[in-house]
Amino acid sequence: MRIKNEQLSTFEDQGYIVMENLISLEEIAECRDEINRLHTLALEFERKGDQRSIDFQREPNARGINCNNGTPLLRKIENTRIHSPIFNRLAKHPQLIEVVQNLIGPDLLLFRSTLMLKPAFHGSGHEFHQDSAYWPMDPPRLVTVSIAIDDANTTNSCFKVVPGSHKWGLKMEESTPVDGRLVSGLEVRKLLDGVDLSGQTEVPLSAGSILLFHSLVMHGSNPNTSPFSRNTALYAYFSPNVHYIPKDGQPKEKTFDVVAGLDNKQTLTLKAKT
Ligand SMILES: O=C(O)CCC(=O)C(=O)O
Repeated sequence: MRIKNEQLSTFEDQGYIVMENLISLEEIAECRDEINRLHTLALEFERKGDQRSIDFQREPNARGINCNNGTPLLRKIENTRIHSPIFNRLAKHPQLIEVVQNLIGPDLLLFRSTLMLKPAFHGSGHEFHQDSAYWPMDPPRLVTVSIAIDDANTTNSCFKVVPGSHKWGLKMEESTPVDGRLVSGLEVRKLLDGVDLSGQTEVPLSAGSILLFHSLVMHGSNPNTSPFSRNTALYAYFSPNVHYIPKDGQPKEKTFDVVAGLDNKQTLTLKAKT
């Protein structure tokens, strides 16, 4: 789906846009079933002590609590492109890809494929942050797509963004994830000392609609204490003119899936710029 010129200018000006009903409700229903299957997989990995369970993060607000069917209550699942054919396919959804290409060009690599889960009653919040503070990519110009799997609104703590904050540059000191995860809420708050978040606004989305945002946009969300879950499929894309700059201790090269262009290659290995 080609985006309109005014949407393009809104993205440039505000750092985010919403596109309504891009993913069909049939596809969303399939995603919901797949999320249930992934919870069962998480339980299986935990029981077997499988290394892959590192990608399945339990909800820290609900220690010791499981879903009704005994599977773990999860906060997020990383690398869904590996764990799930459905979410791997969704990363390459033709209409979604066309929109992202309109924003950052024809050649697209996949930086991240994640499910952010905000379970009913227990979903934890996310302090305001800029994704680029955690990502070893330069220039900090990636686009994240957040696909609403459930209706997201004030009640179940939808995304909040600070419009125009991508123009501020990197406001948070660059942060290294602790054990591959974001640093604690308290530390993030410290990193944001003096940053004016007063322009923040909520971004409600109906299931199947998407939010696209620049990796420098300040964003976050409140905890979900409502009886309604708020699950989101997140994908971050970049163009090959963004370089891989590993932080201390990270590997010197990294392979990314190609999702569009680049002569139909499957993957591309980026070496650290020396
Ligand atoms: O899903 C959310 O509420 C926020 C997710 C987020 O901030 C992130 O993944 O960077």
